[in-house]
Amino acid sequence: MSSVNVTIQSRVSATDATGGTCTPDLARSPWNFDVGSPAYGPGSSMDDVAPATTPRQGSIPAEYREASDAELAERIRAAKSTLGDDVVILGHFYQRDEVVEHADFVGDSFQLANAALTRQDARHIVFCGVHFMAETADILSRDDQSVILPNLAAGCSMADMADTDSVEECWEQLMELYADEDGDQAPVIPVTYMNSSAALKAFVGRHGGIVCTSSNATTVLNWAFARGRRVLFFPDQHLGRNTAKALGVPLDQMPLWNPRRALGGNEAATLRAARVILWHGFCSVHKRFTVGQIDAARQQYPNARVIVHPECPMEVVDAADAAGSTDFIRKDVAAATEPTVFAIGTEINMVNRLADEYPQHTIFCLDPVICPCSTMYRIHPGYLAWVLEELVAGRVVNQITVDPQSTREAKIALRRMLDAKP
Ligand code: CIZ
Repeated sequence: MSSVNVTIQSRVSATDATGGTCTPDLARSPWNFDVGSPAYGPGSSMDDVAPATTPRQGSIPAEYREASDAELAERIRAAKSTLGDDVVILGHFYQRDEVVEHADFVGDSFQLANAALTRQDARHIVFCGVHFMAETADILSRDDQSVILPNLAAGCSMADMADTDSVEECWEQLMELYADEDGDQAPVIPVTYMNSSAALKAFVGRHGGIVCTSSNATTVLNWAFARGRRVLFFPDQHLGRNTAKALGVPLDQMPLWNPRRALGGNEAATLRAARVILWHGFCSVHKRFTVGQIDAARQQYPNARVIVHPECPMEVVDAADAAGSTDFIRKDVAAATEPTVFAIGTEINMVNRLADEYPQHTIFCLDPVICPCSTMYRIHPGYLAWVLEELVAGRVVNQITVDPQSTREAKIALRRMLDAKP
């Protein structure tokens, strides 16, 4: 049984050779963290500061907190069967197995939002992922469909690193700086990663920009370079840097924008010469991977194939055999015809699931310390059982709704992404 939850329960009290877990708090259920000031909770984002506006999850009834795993699984199955075609459950690759087992579709954020579109008969879309994913599903779904996030505290610390006010402020400074430039090209095109709020997707829609995923970032950057002198890329500096570097953009033309400092902490001349301005954001899961871990994996398994996610730091991507989105990683493993050793740099739930699905290969996570995505971890079967049983009772709880204007503008940016050709 590879479930991270089960693995954590067994490792948390033991110091073992694999490195144990990053915090003993992972042994506690997520509802222990639903009370008090907003925080991401145990896991990779635990040291990130959650904004005061971070949605909070109120306490769920004791019957869900106290039920056994088997009872919760049975209640979820029963509620799902009662709801029938009225509900579709989406499970992100990074979710724990105990949640994924109930999903109608498993995939990355954009695949899941699109999968929901194939279920026009479903009145309710239960998104077992994080906040920005539920927002994207709401943007793409019909007005009469409700999108439900089982735990409202399941946000994304990387998405929160680019708040709308700071991005608007950055944009104003850049527009002022580039006001004297002339020519046909726009001075700067904003590009937001899918892992961002609906408000930022709307922002890029309004300002001639586009959304990207980790699968199509190269196509999207080329689209932006065809229209503008430079790109403002947010929130993930690593995806921006790794993608632009692969396209031949020199590192000294990729300044970092620190929203707490004037001109992002840069000289005006640096910003004038810039090709890609990188927002100071990162994923706390992927930031954990290091070149030292890759060296250790290769020492143990000289033929190991090392694949990492492009949200990893540049040195890690450079040292790996390949880098790509969750879907890329999954397909790379599926394509191996001979028994292969895969050392993978992405979230532990997904790596463990691949290891289970492909027992002919040796598959392990580069990071020996178990440290799942804090916010994916907030979705527990207890919350899933609760939202489904509420639906059975005719009540929609934890609905995620994007306002109509943001929906319209964000759709423009998403449409540009879908129309962009490699
Ligand atoms: O878009 C997603 O779901 C994430 C988090 C990354 C990826 O590569 O799929």
